[in-house]
Amino acid sequence: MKELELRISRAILRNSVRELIEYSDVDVVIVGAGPSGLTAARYLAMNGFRVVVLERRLSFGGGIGGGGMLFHKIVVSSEALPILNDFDIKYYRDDEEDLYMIDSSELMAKLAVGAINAGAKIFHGIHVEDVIYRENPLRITGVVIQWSAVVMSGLHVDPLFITSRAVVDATGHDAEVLQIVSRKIPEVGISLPGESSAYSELSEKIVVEKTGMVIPGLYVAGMAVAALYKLPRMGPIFSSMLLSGKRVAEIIANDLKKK
Ligand code: 48H
Ligand code: FE2
Repeated sequence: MKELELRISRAILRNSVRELIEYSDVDVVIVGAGPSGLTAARYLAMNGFRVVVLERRLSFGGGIGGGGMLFHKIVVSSEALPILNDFDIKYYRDDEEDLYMIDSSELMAKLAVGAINAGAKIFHGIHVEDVIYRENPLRITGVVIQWSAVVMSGLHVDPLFITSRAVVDATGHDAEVLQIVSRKIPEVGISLPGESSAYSELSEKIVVEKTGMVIPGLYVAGMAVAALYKLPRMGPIFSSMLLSGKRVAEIIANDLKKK
């Protein structure tokens, strides 16, 4: 019998590489495991699409964990309650306001569980640093990936690729994928003005309305929508993040089925 150390290493390498190959070509790549990305992942996976979520940190939830100024509660409006029920997330109504309260820890954990149980694959520690594109007609056909640890080290290491039928920018305030596309493929004419100041009620509504396709193959959800269209921010009310994730899933499901 070989040493246990060798058997551990080989088991990890064999199984990880097998899955990385399996997920090197998927229906949908979601960049970012925040509230919008995880919600989109669940609804797409439930519809039978092969979904991979790429998250550069070693955790789930994006901005959820910080709650509102580090207080451990997140609020949503009643519109988001059906999504909370789908994910089996507990909530209760505030004593005074028509707002519903969730523990930030439960929201992070259960959004991830819901996405995974529906069949989405989540890879941590992977940073999306570029996209793949094709011309005539112009279309985004995948992402360029690098280990986050390599990015943080500053080493020059060439990346690998994942191809897909759709890429979702769910990277939050910075809209990182859109920023890359606007800089590197100027002919698509995307400019990123960044979000505007706080106006929660308006923002919660338009972020969801403006969620969708940006250019063929590239979609936007969550706070990145605000960065793209200069929409106001909403603060720690997360209904629009969940609703935007669900909406982008519906739009992609519809677009991919047509082809
Ligand atoms: C891999 C990446 C990359 C990359 C980023 O910030 P998030 O929580 O994003 P949303 O849009 O789902 O939710 C926004 C919400 O958290 C928020 O900040 C709100 C509602 N703010 C309102 C206000 O007024 O401030 O999650 C994005 C995730 C994070 O986990 C990042 O680590 C990850 O994306 N990410 N992953 N490659 N290039 N860039
Ligand atoms: Fe935020």
